[in-house]
Amino acid sequence: MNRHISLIGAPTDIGAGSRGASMGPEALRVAGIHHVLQSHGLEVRDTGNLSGPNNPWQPPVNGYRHLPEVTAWNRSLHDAVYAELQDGRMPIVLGGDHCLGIGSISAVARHCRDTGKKLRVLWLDAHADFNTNTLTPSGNIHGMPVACLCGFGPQELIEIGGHVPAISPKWVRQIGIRSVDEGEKRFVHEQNIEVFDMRYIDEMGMRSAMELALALMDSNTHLHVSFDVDFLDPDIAPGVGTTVRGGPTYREAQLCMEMIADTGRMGSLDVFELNPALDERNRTAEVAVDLIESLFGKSTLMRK
Ligand code: HAR
Ligand code: MN
Ligand code: MN
Ligand code: MN
Repeated sequence: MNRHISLIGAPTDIGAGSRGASMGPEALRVAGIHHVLQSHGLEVRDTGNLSGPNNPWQPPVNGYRHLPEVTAWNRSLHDAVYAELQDGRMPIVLGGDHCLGIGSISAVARHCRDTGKKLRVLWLDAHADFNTNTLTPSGNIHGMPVACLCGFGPQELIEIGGHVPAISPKWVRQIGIRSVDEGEKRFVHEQNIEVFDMRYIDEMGMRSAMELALALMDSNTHLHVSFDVDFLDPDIAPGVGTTVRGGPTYREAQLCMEMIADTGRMGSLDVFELNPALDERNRTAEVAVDLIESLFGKSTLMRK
């Protein structure tokens, strides 16, 4: 695994339905992300925060809320992530709401095209984020990034990485899903996205879900992890804008992260949707940092 890490702050809530994810990057820093990664022998560079337009808090236009501003933030994030990858470093994006997955993953996909790597995208989320402007109940673009990456979205968002579509639905594995809108559900099936929803995890366990989600990768696969903090059960992670009960417990989430670490293939990471305005004494940021530590191989004495 790449031991050279670049933290990239993307402080915006431009695609969300509630304000506050813009404070996510600083909350993750306060929870000690830099130091925790360093303590595992990683070389960490904090590149600071990107800047972009303020949140004008306007209603949707043509099914999209804040499309010009969402586009500006994602272009800037794409450029930052792509630059770090070109520099041979592993980007960790500190969000910010999940609309930023468009810029982050389109940059990773571009890097994989450049270097002849296969891409696997693990989408850890309560939501499928596969809405379009006609399917969305809200117009909030944080409900649309997977669809945009697969080529279903407005031109300015689908073309950010220079290739449309940025990714194929076949490269995506979704874990922890438990809130999907009606039209969105049909579209997820139509596009054959591989989903390990909470029903699957209840019946088969996190271990089985992760074994399948991580299967068929080889030494030429770049694994991107897009971690929406609302993936976690609200009992352990109340600081998000869209809590959905019935998510993974602390132990299930740890196992998920440890199994990702065991592959040694993670090449980039997003941490999105943390909302400090809704948190309690930064505890959701702390649990997120704890889980990120496990992604980099924090392990019990049982192993190694
Ligand atoms: N599906 C709903 C919508 O599109 C809610 C989406 C909420 N999305 C996130 N990111 N919080 O996963 O409006
Ligand atoms: Mn999401
Ligand atoms: Mn979500
Ligand atoms: Mn790479």
